[in-house]
Amino acid sequence: MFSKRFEKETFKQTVKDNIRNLYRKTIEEANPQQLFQAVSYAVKDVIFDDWFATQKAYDEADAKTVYYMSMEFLMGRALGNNLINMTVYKDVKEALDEMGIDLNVIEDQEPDAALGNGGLGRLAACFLDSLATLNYPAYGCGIRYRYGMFKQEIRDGYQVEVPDNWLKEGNPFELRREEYAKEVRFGGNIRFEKDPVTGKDKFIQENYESVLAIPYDMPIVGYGNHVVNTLRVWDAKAITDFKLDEFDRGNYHKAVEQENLAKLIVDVLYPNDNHYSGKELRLKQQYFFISASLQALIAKYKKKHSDVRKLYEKVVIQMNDTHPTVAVPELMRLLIDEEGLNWEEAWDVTTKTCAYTNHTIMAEALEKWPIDLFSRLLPRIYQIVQEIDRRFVIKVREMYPGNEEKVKKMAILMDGQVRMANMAIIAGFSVNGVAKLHTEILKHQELKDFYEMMPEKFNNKTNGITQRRFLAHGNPLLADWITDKIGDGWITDLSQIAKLKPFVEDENARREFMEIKYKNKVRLAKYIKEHNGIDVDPRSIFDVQVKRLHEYKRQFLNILHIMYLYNQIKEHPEMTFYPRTFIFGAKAAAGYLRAKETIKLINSVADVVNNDRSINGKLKVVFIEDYRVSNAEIIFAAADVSEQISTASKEASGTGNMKFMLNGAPTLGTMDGANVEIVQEVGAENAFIFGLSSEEVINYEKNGGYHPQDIYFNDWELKRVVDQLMDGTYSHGDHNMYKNLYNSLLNTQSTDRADMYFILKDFRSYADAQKRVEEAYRDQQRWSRMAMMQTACSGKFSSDRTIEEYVNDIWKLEKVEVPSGEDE
Ligand code: GL7
Repeated sequence: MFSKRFEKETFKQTVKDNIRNLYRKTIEEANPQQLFQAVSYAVKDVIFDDWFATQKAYDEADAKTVYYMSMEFLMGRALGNNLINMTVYKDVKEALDEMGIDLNVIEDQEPDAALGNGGLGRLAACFLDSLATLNYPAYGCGIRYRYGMFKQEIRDGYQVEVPDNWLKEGNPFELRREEYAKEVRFGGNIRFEKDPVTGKDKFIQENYESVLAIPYDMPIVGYGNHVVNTLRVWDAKAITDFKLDEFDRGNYHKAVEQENLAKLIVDVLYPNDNHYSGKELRLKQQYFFISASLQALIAKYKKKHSDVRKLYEKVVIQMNDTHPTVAVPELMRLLIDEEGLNWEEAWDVTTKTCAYTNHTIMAEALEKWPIDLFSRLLPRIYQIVQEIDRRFVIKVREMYPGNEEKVKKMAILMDGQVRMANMAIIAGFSVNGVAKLHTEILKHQELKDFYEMMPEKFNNKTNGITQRRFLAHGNPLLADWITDKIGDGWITDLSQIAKLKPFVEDENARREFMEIKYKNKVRLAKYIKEHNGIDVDPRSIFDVQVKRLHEYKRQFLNILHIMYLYNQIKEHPEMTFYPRTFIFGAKAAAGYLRAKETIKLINSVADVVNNDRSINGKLKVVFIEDYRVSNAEIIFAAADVSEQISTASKEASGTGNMKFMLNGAPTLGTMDGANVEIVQEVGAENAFIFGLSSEEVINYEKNGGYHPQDIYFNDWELKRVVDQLMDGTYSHGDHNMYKNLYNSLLNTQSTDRADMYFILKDFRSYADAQKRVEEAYRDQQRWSRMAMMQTACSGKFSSDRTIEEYVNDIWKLEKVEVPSGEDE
C-alpha cells in the first residue's frame, strides 16, 4: 500500500517533475540513467522525512548509540532495497509500469556501492540493515572512496582490473554535510609544555599536515518501521588558507602537499581480502576516518551531556577487525589532550567504550605496522600506544612473573612493530569471533594467551545475512511463495521460516519450490548468455562457487576436480553422468599471482570443455565476470549446489554459505566456519561434507605439513590431472602458464610448504562428495526435500539474530520507536 505521502499519482508526478527539472526532458525522451536518477530522487524525498523523524526520536530518547567502525561497507545497490524496506516495491513497480518504465531496467542503471572487498564488508552492510529494521540507534562510519572495488573484466581468460568510477553520474542517496567537517592531522612533531594555569602536561603537535574530513550521510532504511539510520562516510578536502597555522600561511609547498594528501587519502579502496598491505596510505586512511568519526561522536555526545567520563553510557564503538583499532589511542588522545581527562579516567572510558571483532585467523591479515612508519605518521598517537603497552606489560609481568614468553606474545610493541590486534584485545571490553568454530580456534590457538589472561572478554557472534536483500529482493518468486504459505512474518523474523518444514512432506509444495528454482535458473542462464555468451542448460545441476579468489578458499580444488571429471567423461563416454554447469565468480587481489593464475585456469578449462562437442554438453564451466552484490542476488537464487570448500580452520565464518542456504541450495563443504552450524541446523543428511577436520589441519600444520608427493605418486588419475597443468592441455602447448599453481602443490623448494591448503589431501574425499551430490540430484523427490529443508532451516542465519546477540551481550542498546515522518 502506498502511504499518504507516497501516493501513486503523486509519485508519478514527482518522477515527471524530476525529469523536467533535472534534464529538461519528458519521460519519453529521458534515457534509463536519467530515469533512475529521477525515480531515486522521488524515493529519497520520502526517505528524508523519515530520516529526520528518526534522528529526532533518537535525540528525544537520548538513546545509546552503536558506532560501527569499518574500512568497508559493501552496500551494493540502494534503490531496490530501499523500496523493499519501505514496503512499496510492488506499488512503485506498478506506478512505473503505467508510465511505460520497467523498474528492473531502472535498477540496473545504479552502480553498486562497492566500498568493500568481500564477506567482511558485506557483513557490515547486512548489520546496518538489521540495526535499522530492529529500531536500534546506529551509525556506520567509514570512508567515501572515490573508487570502490575494481570492476573485473576478463580478457583472453585473464582478469583485468578497471577502475570503479561509481560516483561518475552522482549518487542520489547521499547528503553532503559540510557543516560537520573535522580536521585531521598527520606527522610533524610533538612539543611538550606545562600549562601555566592548570600545571597539567600539554602536548602540542607542530609542523603537521592536515586534511579536512567532510561527511556524506547515506540513509539506511529499516523494514516497515520508519526508521532511517545513517551510514556516514568521510570525504577529504585540503585545508587551504582557512585554519592553517600562522607559521604555514603562504607556504606554497605545504599548501600543494596538503592538496595532494587530501586527494590521495580517499582515492581508492585497497583491494585485498584477508591480507594486509602495510602501505603508509592505508594507515592514513584508517586514522583519517577514525579521528573524524570520534571527533564527531564526542561533539554529538557533548550537545546533551557535560561529563565525557560517562561517554560509555551513550556510546559504544565496535571495531570491525583490526582496521579501525587506531580508535583506541585516538579516543585516549581526544579525552586527554582535548577534554582534559587524566590517563586513568581516559583509559576507563576507552575500555568501556571499545569492542573488537576478529574476522580471520590468517596471519597475513592481522595488521602490524613498522614502528618507524607509525610514529612518523602519528607521533602523538604513538606516544599513547607506548604508554598503553608499558602499563600492559607491567600487568603481564605481575601475572606471569619470569615468563617473558608471555610478554613477547602479548605486548603491542614487539620486534619493531605495532601489533594492532593485540591493542584491540587489550583495550576492548569484548573480543568476538564470527562463528562457533572460529571463536573456539581463537580461544584455544591463535589468541590462547589472551584468553587465559582475560577469558571474560571472549565471546562468539555467529555471522548472519539480511533476508530482505537476499530473499525478498533477490528472489521475489520464492519470497512470494513463502509468504503465501506461512505469511510475511519471516521478513523481519526469519525464525518463522521454520513453518515451511511441514511443507517438505507436501509433494505439491516441493514441485512448486523446484519450479521456482528452475525459473531462477532460467533467469541466470539468460544473464550468462548476455554477459558471457555461453549457453547453459537450466536443467543441468547449477554447481556454484562465488566468493573472493583465495588459495584457502580452494577454487583450485574445484577446477582440478572438473579437469578430472572431463578426463573421465572423455575416457568413458558410456558412463552415466548427470549434466553439470560449474559456475564461478571471483575477484583476485591485483597483486595475487596464484589467484590470478587460477582465474586463467578456470577460463582455459571452460574454453576446452565448453567447445568439446564430443561430451554432448554434459559439462559446462562458466566464469561470471565482475562478481558483485547485484549479480550475487541473481546467482544465489539460481544455485543448486553451494560450494564451501575452504581448508578447514581457515574460513572464519563465511556468509555466502548462508545466502545459498536461504535460497535452497545444499552445502557441499568442509567442516569449516559457519558450515558447521549450517549442518547442525539442516542435518548431516542434508549436506555433503568432506575433507580434513580443523583439528587435523591444525595438527598437520604444527608438524610442518604433509607430503603431497605420497598422494601424487599413488593416485594416477589425480597425477594425470596435476600433470595436465604442465603439459599444455589447457594452455595451447605453453608449459609455463600454470607453473606457479603446479609448484604450489608439489614444489618443496619454495618458501611455502608444499600444498599448504591440503588440496591433494582432500581431493578424493571431495570427488566422493561430488558423486553423492549427483546421486542425490538424480532422485528428484529426495533432492526437492533436501533443497526445501535448506530454506526451512535457515532461520538462525539472519543478521537480525546476530544483531540481537551483539545488542544483548555487548552493546546494550534500547529499541526506539519512530513515528512516520509524514505526520510531521
Ligand atoms: C572475513 C572472513 O574471511 C569470512 O569468513 C567472514 O565471513 C567475514 C565476516 O566475518 O570476514 N575476514 C576477512 O578478513 N575477510 C572476510 O571476509 C575479508
